[in-house]
Amino acid sequence: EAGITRPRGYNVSFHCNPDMEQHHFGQTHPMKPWRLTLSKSLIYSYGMSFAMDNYISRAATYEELASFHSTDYLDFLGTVLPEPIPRDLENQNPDLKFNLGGSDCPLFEGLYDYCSLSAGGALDAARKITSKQSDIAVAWGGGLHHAKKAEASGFCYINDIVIAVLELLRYYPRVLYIDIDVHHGDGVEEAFFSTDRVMTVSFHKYDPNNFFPGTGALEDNGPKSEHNPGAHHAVNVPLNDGITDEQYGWLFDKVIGQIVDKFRPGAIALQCGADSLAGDRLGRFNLQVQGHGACVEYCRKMNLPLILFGGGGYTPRNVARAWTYETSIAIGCQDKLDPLLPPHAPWRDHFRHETLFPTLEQILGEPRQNRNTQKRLTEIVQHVTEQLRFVEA
Ligand code: ZL4
Ligand code: CA
Ligand code: ZN
Repeated sequence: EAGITRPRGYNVSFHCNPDMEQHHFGQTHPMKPWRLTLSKSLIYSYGMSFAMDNYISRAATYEELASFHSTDYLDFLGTVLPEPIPRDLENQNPDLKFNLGGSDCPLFEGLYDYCSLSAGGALDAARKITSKQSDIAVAWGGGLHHAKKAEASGFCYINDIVIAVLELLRYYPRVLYIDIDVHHGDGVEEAFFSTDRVMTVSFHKYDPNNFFPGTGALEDNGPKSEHNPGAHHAVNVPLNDGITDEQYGWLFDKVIGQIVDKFRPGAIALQCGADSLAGDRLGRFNLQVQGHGACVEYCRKMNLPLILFGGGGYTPRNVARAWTYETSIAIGCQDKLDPLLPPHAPWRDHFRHETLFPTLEQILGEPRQNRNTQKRLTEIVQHVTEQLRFVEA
C-alpha cells in the first residue's frame, strides 16, 4: 500500500486539543465532546496526519474572547461553578443568568477551559490562513454557532466562529460564512447583521414552533433599514425533514455559486455540523457522508482560503465518519481511502454493533420521509437570486 502523499498546492492544518475532548455536559446530554476523540482516532488511523500540519491548539485568551463577547458575560463564565440543578426544576428557573445552567447549556467542571480551547483552535486556524501558512485549516472542535455576545444558547457558550471570522476580517475585505449544521446559525448571523463585509448563509431545518432555534426564515435577510450596510447579507435556506443528497447538492450549488459570483469573498468559513446527516439523534435530514462532504468539496474547488469548523453532530460514529471523510477531501486523498474501516483499532467497538464490516461512508439508520418538494427548492433559489440584486462586491 502506498502511503498518503501530500498533494502539491494545498497546505492543510489540523487544530485540536485533547484536553477539550475530556469534558462532559452530563450523563444523557446529546453534546459529547469525546466524538472529537473518536473522529481524530479515525483520521489518524487512515494516516492523514502525515499529509497535514498538526497543531495542539492553545486556549484563547480573555482578550481574544472579548473581541466578540461582553466582559460581563466572560467574567461570569469564568467564575461560575458546576451547580447540579434539580431535575424537576430544569429550565423552569426564570433567572438563569446569561442563559447558563439550564439543561441545554449546563454548568460543568472545566467549562471555561472547554470554551477557551474551542475558541483557541478556531483562532489558530484563522491565523494559519491569514499568515498564508495554510490553504485549508481544520478546527473540528469549533463551530459553536448559537452563542451570542452576552448569552449562551443551544449547547454553545463561546462563538468561536465569530471570533475567527473577526480575525479573517483584518486581512480580507469580505468573508463568506456557510453553515450546513441542521440548526440555524443564528449567533453568527446576528453578530454580522450590520456589516456588508460578511455574508452569512445557513441551510437548516425550519419549523418555527417545533425546531430549535426557530429563526432563519427565507425572508429574513438582515435588518431591513436602508441605511444598514448589512441589509441583504444574511441568506437563509429553510428546509423540511428528509432532504436527500441530490436535493441538497443541487441547492448548495445554485445558492453558493451565485453568492460567490456576486459577493466575491476573500475567504470562506464553513461550519460542518454533522447533525444534518441521516440517523442523527437530533437531526431530521437524510444526508449521507457523500452528500455532506460534497459541500466541503464544492468550497475547496473555489480555490479560496478555507476554514472548516465542526458544530453539531449527535450520533458520534457518524460524526467521526463525516469529519474523517471531510478531512480527506481537504487533503485531496478521498479516493485513496480504504472503504472498510481499519480493523483491530481500539475505537472499532463503536462501529461493530452496526454490522460486521462497517465502512467509512455507509450510515445505518432508517431514512426519514422526504418532505421537500422541487417546487419549494426552486422558490428558494429564486428568492436568493432576487436578494442578490441588492448585493455588490
Ligand atoms: C438535552 O437528554 O429545543 C439536554 C437537550 C439534557 C439530559 C436530561 C435532561 C432532560 C435533548 C436536548 C430534559 C431535556 C430538555 N439532556 C431539553 C427548547 C428546549 C429546552 C430544553 O447543533 N429541552 C430547547 C438545542 C435544543 C431546545 C439544540 C443544537 C446545537 C447545534 C450546534 C442545540 N433546545 C427543548 C429541549 C437531554 C437532552 C435532550 C435538546 N435540546 C434537543 N434540542 C435541543 O446547532 C452545536
Ligand atoms: Ca445551518
Ligand atoms: Zn446543530
